[in-house]
Amino acid sequence: MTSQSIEQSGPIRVERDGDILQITSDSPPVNALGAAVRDGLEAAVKAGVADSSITAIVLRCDGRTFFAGADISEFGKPLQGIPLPTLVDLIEASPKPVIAAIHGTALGGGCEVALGCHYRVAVPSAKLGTPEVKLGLLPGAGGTQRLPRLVGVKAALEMIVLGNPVSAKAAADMGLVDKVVGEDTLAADALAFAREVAGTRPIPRVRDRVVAPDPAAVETFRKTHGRKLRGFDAPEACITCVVAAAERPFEDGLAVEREQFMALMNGNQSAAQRHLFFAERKAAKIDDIDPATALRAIGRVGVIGAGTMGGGIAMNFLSAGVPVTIVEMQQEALDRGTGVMRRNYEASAAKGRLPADAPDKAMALLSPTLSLDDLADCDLIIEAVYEDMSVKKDIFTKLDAIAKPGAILASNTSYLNIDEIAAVTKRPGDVLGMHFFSPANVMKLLEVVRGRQTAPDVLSTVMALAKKIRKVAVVAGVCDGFIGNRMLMPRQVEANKLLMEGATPEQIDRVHVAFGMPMGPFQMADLAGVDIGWHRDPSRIENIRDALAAEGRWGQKKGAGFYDYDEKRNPTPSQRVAEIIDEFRAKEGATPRDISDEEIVARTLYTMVNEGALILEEGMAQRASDVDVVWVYGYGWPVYRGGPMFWAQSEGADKVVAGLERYGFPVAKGLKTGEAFK
Ligand code: 3H9
Repeated sequence: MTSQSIEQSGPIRVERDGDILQITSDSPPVNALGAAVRDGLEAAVKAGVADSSITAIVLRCDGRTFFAGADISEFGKPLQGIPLPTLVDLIEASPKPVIAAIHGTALGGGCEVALGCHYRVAVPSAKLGTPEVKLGLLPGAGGTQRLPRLVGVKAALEMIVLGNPVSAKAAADMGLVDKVVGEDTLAADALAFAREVAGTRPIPRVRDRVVAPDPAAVETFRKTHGRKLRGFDAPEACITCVVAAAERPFEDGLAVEREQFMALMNGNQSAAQRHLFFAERKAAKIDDIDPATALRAIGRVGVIGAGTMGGGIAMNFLSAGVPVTIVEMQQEALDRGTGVMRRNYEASAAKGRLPADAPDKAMALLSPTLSLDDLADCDLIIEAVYEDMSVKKDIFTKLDAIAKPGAILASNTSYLNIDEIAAVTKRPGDVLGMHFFSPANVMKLLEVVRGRQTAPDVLSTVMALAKKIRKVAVVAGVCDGFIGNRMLMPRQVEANKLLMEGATPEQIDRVHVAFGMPMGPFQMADLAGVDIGWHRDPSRIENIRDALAAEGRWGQKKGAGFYDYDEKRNPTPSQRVAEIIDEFRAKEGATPRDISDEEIVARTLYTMVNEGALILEEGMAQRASDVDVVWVYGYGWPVYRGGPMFWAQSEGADKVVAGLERYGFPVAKGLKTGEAFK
C-alpha cells in the first residue's frame, strides 16, 4: 500500500492511499462506539468529504473486531459527543461512496454504521448482527429501518428480534454484504473495491430502498417464537419497528424507532439485561487473584462417571477440541454412556446445529475405559459419581495416588463439602468443585467451588477453561448447596409450608410462572422426579412429598406427581393430591386459609433474596451480581428481572425487608445496610 499523510486523532487514524481515504478506529478491546470514537469518525468523514482530491472512503477497525456496538457503559449517562444516529446519517449523506471493511463482529451500532455506509465488504470469518434485543433494546441508530430495506422483513425479523449474528457468507446471500474478500487481505481488498465503485452514481443509499410489507412473515414469526419471547418487552418493540420500515416512509420509521428505543432504554428490563451483560463478564474476575497468574496447561481431561452428568460434562470438552478419558465401573454402563453422547451429537447434527462431521470428530477425542489408572496422564480430572461423601472420599484417595503431579482434581458435587473431600488427598491445593448443571452440555452455568486451600492458579485455570468450553463461571465458597442450591432451599421449605396453610401447588406455580420463571417449584419437582432423594420406605411418610412418592406419583415420568398428566404430558390439577394435602392438614391440625399471591412472593422469593444476602455476608459469593448470574444462567430466573439481588434492589430493599418481617423471617443485615447489593 502506498499510504501517505497519516493523521491520528484519539482512537481514529486517517490515511490516504492515492484518492482513497482510509479511516481506521483503534479502540480496544472491541472498538465500541464511545464518544471519542464517534467524534473522531465525524471529523474524519467530514474531512474526506471536504477534500476534493478524495473519491471514496474506506472505514475499518484495527484489533480483533469491527465496531462491536454502541458503548454500553455510556447508557444511562448524559450523552456526550455526536449521537450515533446522527453519525450514521452523516456517513450515509456523504456524496462520495463510503465502504465498510468488516472483520470480527459488526454488532449493534457497528452493524448500523455499516448499514449507513454505501457498500460493505467482509472477510469470511466476520459476523454481522443486531444483538440489542439481548440487552432489552432495539437497534436505535436506524438499524430497524435500514436492515429490512436491505434484507426483507423476514430476515430482518430473525436478525433484529432474535439478535443472533449471521456469517459473512449468509450476509452476502441476503444482500447485507456486497463482497466477501480475502481473510488476510481486508485492507487491500477494500481499497481495490473502493476504486471500483468510486465513480458510481447515484450512490446507493439504503434509506432510498423500499421494502414490501410481509404480514404473513410477521405472523409466522410470532407463532414460531412467541413462547420463547414471553415476558420480554424488547421483541415486540423490535417487531413494531420492522413493520414500520415496510409500511412507512424512512423518516417516519426512524421516529417510531426513536420512540420505542427511548421507552426501552428507560425501562427496568433493559437495565436488568445490561446489568447481566456486565455481571457475566465480572463473574470471571477473582478479586484476590492477580489476573496475570500463570495458568496450568490442560491438554487432556478425565471424567469419572459416564451417566447423564459425566457424559454431558465430557461433551463440553470434546466440543471444544479437548481430548477426554471417561471412566465407568462396568462395560455396559460405559457403552450406554458413550452411546448417549454419540446420539446427542448426531441429533444436533441432524438438526443442522452442528456440521455433519462434528459427531465423528468429537467422539474421536474420547477414550472410554474401565480403569481409573488410565487417568494418570490427565491434567484435570472431574469426578461425577453420585452424591455420597464416602464414595467421593474413596475416589479422591485413589486419584491422589494415580494423578500426575500438578493435575487438578475436581468434584461435580452439588452441595458436599469440598474441603472434606480435599482433606483425603496430599494435595488439597489442587482440589476444587466444578458444579455443572443438568443437562451439562447445554446449561451455561458452572459454579466453581473454591476450597479453603485451593491454589490461586488452580482456580484461575478452571475459570479460563470455563470460558473455553463456553460456560459462564461463578466462584462460590464451601457451604451447603453453594450459591444456587442453597438459595433453592428456603423456597422449597416455604412452598411446602404454604401447601399446609392453604395454598395449592397450582397457585404457587402460577405465581412463579407469572413472575417469569420457566416453571414453579411443584412443576419442577414433577419434571425432575418427586422420588429424587426419597428414602424409599413406604411406611415412613413424613411429608406430602413422601406420600406422593409412596403412591408411585413420581412426576411426569409416571404420568402423576403433584399434577396428573395425559399422554402428551399436559398437566391438570390432581384431586388425589388435594386429598393428600387435606389428610396432612388434618393430621397436623392445620386449618387452611386463603393465601394471597403477595404472600407467596414474599415467602418463596424474598426468602431467596434473604439467603443470597447471607451468602454474601459469609463471603460465599464475591459480589451480588455473581448471585444474579447463578440464578439467571442455572435456574431460569427471568433475564429481564436481572437476577434475585438486582430484582430486590429494583423492587426496593425496604419493601423486601418489610415483606420478610411481616412473615416473621430474620432479615439478613446486608438487606438493611445495602451491602447485599454490592
Ligand atoms: C447498541 O449498539 C445500541 C445501538 O443500536 C443504538 C445506540 C443509539 N460496550 O465479551 P468480551 C467489553 S447496543 C462496552 O469478554 P469476547 C466487555 O465488557 C450494543 N463494552 O469479549 C469486556 O470488558 P472487560 C450492541 C463492551 O471476545 C470486553 O469488552 N452490541 C462492549 O468474548 C471484552 O468483551 C452488543 O451487544 C460494548 N458494546 O466477545 C455486543 N462489548 O474486559 C456486545 C464488549 O472489562 N459485545 N465490551 O470485562 C459482545 O457481544 C462481545 O463483547 C463480543 C466480543 C462478541 C464483541
